[in-house]
Amino acid sequence: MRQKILQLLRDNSSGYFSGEEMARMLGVSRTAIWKNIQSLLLDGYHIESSPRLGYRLVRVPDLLYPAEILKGLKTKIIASGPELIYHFLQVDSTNTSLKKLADQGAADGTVVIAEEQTAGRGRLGRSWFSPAGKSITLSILLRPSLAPGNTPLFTLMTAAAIVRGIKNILPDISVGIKWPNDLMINKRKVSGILTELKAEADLLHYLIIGIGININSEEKDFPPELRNIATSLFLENNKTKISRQQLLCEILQELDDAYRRYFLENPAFIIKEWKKFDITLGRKITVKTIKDTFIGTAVDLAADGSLILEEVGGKKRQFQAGEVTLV
Ligand code: BT5
Repeated sequence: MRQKILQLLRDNSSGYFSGEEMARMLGVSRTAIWKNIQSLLLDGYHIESSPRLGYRLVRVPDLLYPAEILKGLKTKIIASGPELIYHFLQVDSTNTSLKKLADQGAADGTVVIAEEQTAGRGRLGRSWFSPAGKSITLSILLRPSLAPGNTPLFTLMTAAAIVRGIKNILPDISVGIKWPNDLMINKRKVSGILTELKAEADLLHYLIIGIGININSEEKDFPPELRNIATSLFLENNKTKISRQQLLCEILQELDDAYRRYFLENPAFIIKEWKKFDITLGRKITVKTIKDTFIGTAVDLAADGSLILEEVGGKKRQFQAGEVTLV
């Protein structure tokens, strides 16, 4: 009902819509309309009401509500209907919330979006900082019928889709991908991806792809330890605010396109796409793994998305995971 009322108000945003007319069109009482309007007001929608004229939508809140996201989306799997989008003002971690939903049987393409995370997670127990209303923090559930070994490609696919989404809105900003999951602008991190999975030896049950992007954060919003290593699209865009709703739609659309392409084409397209935005290959790097640190030149990616490092002396090593620093 809220959605329908919102749609009527949106279609008629230049003028008032009488409560009586709305009630008649939707086949409910005027009290039901009033109650739904109150709930929209509580959610931050600015709706003017006049006893004689009715209701008028003045402004929608800058929040990532499903109703706002869905109106700009044409996805076929990811977030392709209201039942697949969960929105929270605050959660500990969207990956953790989505894992609970996945274990209860949530469908392929379900997403969890949060305005704020209190315990956002990075890889290997590291944390991800995401202040209220200034970033995009979301997790996407995918259930491809694949063996678990194919999953690293999904992180690369997501990284390329995020860059494409950003480029659609901010074509002049140059975003590079540092293998495997860091999106960088001017040597600072603007976005990270955390891919988690549930699998048996040969069978993937599901994948959860968590995405964090700094959108409208100012320098002072970052904690001191991140100020020299993190950036936001706002800071890189001459301090001009970016619509989180619009960017989220672009990214979901790009990712949905890539996910469907994965099943139609040879997955090699993912590496090709990723290489267009890569800033790692050809560079001298260090790769830190849980056990050791290796130094050399990043020479290529293997078909499964692993990074190939050539050490001084020519010895090649392949890494499925690791922390890369550009030297
Ligand atoms: C990542 O880990 O980059 C993955 C981040 C994924 C976050 C998303 S948000 C939605 C979903 N739900 C979650 O709980 N997580 C995902 P890693 O490569 O380990 O990088 C973590 C490191 O990045 C930290 O140790 C900090 O140094 C740095 N960092 C933390 N917050 C940052 C931020 N907002 N911007 C830039 N760098 C940050």
